[in-house]
Amino acid sequence: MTDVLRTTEAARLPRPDAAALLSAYRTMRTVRTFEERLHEAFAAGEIPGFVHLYAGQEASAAGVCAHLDDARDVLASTHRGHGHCIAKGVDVKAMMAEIYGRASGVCHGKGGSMHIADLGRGMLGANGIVGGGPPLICGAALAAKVRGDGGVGVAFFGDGGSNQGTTLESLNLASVWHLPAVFVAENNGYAETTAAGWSVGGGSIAARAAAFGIAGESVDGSDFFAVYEAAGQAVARARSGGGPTLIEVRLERYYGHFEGDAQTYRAPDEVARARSGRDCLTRFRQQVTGARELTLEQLDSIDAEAARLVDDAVSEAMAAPPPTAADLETDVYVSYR
Ligand SMILES: Cc1ncc(C[n+]2csc(CCOP(=O)(O)OP(=O)(O)O)c2C)c(N)n1
Ligand SMILES: [Mg+2]
Repeated sequence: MTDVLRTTEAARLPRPDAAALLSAYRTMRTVRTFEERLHEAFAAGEIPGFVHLYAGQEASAAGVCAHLDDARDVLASTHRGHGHCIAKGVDVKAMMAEIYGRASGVCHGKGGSMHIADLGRGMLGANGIVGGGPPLICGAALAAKVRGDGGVGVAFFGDGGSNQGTTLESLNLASVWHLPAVFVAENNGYAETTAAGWSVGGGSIAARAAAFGIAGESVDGSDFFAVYEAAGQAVARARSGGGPTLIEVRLERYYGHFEGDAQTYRAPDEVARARSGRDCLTRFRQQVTGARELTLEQLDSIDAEAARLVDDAVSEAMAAPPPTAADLETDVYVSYR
């Protein structure tokens, strides 16, 4: 697939400075380390509930969220949401505790992996409903438009989610309301076991943008800089009243649909080939050291920092108590008074 749908002639973004590059790498490495640890913890029987891992897709969350603010920008995630949450700044230890079902979790241990939300960070929530995020983002983007504060709503969804009626209706609504919204379709090639090559009518998610009269682009999700550029243009367009954008990010998931998936529908060497040839972290390291923007020592020290953070997050989560029966009826209703 080619990047044929760039609809603007906007000037390219400046290259991120060293601090921004370090921050992007820290996000991606933290997500990878977090996910690899969860893979082990789930196999060891430590995690209640379902877990869908984001490993392999890190450049998408990091490249998009690099352009977002805490205060005015909101994000709606998916069932595969850990990467989006970390990239949007949700506390990593509170996330781990949530996934372990502990009272110290970001949702007091009552949401788990698929319902992590942190409104203070503009994270409207991971979401067990495929295609559940785009309608939420129409509401959030409309609110930002009415407030006039330049805020942007971002919805992540998968190739499967791109075929949901809710997503298509949201693209239409965002177009006719000219909303400051960015729709990010993470095309990892599968919806559970169904290949995107079969299920995406027309073959291109990004091409659907043209039908709604909005900007659309398809980018290589193994390249942080490709995502960063497309997302930066989309967020700038949204902030300046230019309306919504649909970005398709082509990427790979390294683990099963859910933890425990035998993945019999994938070629035996499919993931190994993706890991060795198209890994976004490996590629980022090569790009920034090749351009002499960061050193290997700087990158390695972030690897160590992420490992320590995830180690501490797991030991603190395991030591924390679960919610009690008395917590059952708290956090159920919100009072707006
Ligand atoms: C409305 C709805 N239909 C079906 C499901 C079951 N389901 C959970 S994940 C999934 C596949 C989603 O695929 P995709 O959108 O490509 O996301 P990915 O898992 O690849 O990240 C399905 C069908 C659901 N959770 N919600
Ligand atoms: Mg998918």
